[in-house]
Amino acid sequence: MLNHNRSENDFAQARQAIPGGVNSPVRAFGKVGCDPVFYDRARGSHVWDVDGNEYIDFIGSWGPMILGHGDADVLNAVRAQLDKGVSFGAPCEAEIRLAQMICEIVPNAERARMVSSGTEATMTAIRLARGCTARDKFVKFEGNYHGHSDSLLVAAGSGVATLGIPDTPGVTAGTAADTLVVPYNDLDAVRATFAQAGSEIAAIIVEPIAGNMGVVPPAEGFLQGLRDICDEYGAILIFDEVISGFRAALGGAQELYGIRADLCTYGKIIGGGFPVGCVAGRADLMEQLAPTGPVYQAGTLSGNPVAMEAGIATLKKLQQPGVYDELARKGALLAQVLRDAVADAGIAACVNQVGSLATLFFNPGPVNRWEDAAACDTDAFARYFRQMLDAGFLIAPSQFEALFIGLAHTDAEIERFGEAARKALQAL
Ligand code: KE4
Repeated sequence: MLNHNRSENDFAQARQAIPGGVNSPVRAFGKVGCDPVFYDRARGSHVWDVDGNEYIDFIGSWGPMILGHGDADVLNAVRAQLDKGVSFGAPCEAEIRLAQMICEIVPNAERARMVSSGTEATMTAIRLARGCTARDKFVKFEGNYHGHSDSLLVAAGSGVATLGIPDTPGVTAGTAADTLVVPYNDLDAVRATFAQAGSEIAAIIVEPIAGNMGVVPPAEGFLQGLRDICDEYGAILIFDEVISGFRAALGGAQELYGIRADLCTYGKIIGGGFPVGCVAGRADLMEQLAPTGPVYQAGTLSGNPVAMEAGIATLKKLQQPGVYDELARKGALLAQVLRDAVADAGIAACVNQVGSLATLFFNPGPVNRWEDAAACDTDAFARYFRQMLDAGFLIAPSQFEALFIGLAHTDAEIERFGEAARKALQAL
């Protein structure tokens, strides 16, 4: 067992000052039956905790570290900006450059508005869709997570009606009532919802590659079906690409699957590790945002120059030839070593993988929607997690997350991951 004395002491102190000792719940390791490790430093694909334990990191700050921790070009760009100014609250040229890059790279993005988190991005996209259509309701999918704004923290209602119910105290029934929740990959359910309330529905928001129930790819025809339904009813299609954006392909899931959304949301990678979110899409919609249009949205640190420079440096490197072939190759290798480990251990589990995202589900599979994922043996996952941690591998502390592969992971490290997984699964 690794020594976690300092992490344990840190966690005890943290809980005296921060709710649950963390600034985002999943970090508390509440689902995996052990205390969290506190990070000290990171470089490439490696992290060291405050007790000096070294790990290979398959979380990568939940996606932003696609180049690896401490990428030299990103750090140089940040350093150059630090001496010029860390925050202006005024327009600066770095904002133009990042917005131009996103509009050049992202299919059908004609305008981009920067915010400071994925939550802000999706909240803004929903408000914009409602403002542009003068409709109140929108459709989301079970198992999709879009950040913690009220209207998106809504669970599937019971019965035929897909009316949402609050998924947490503090979200009002009135707010939830405008959120219609249907199963992922279920076009019939979407069609039935629109048949019932289509004239009231402003938008569909979807993770085009689901990452928040574990990795679940869109079924054949699913995304095109959503596009067709939105066209038929005059609703806006929002791709939440906070995870898949600039990861599934340079142009994200839109490029990978050849489907055009009307608005897309981003975060994580476009900030290069700094707090950034973004809404991008059709100019006729985006121009409805203040100050050119009536839909209000704002942010003190939106377009922060340091974050912009980190994002620009990151996207520049991701535009180099062969990057996404390499990420997909590494992702396929990871999926293969995990499938081999599952077969050797003879356990009921399956692996979903799309590009540089993968999830080992403790479920015989297939896992195509939340209902499938929810049937996983999360106790087995927790035991597996603790063994992988002790073997020196950091994976997301929840069954319902992804493994994030980056360019810094070597084939040897992925093979070692598979060997550790084999031992952990055999010892379950
Ligand atoms: P943030 O507000 O956390 O920057 O982004 C919210 C968000 C929006 N959309 C998608 C598809 C997302 O995955 C997220 C946030 N992702 C989680 C991990 N699944 C962040 C980790 C956390 O909550 O600490």
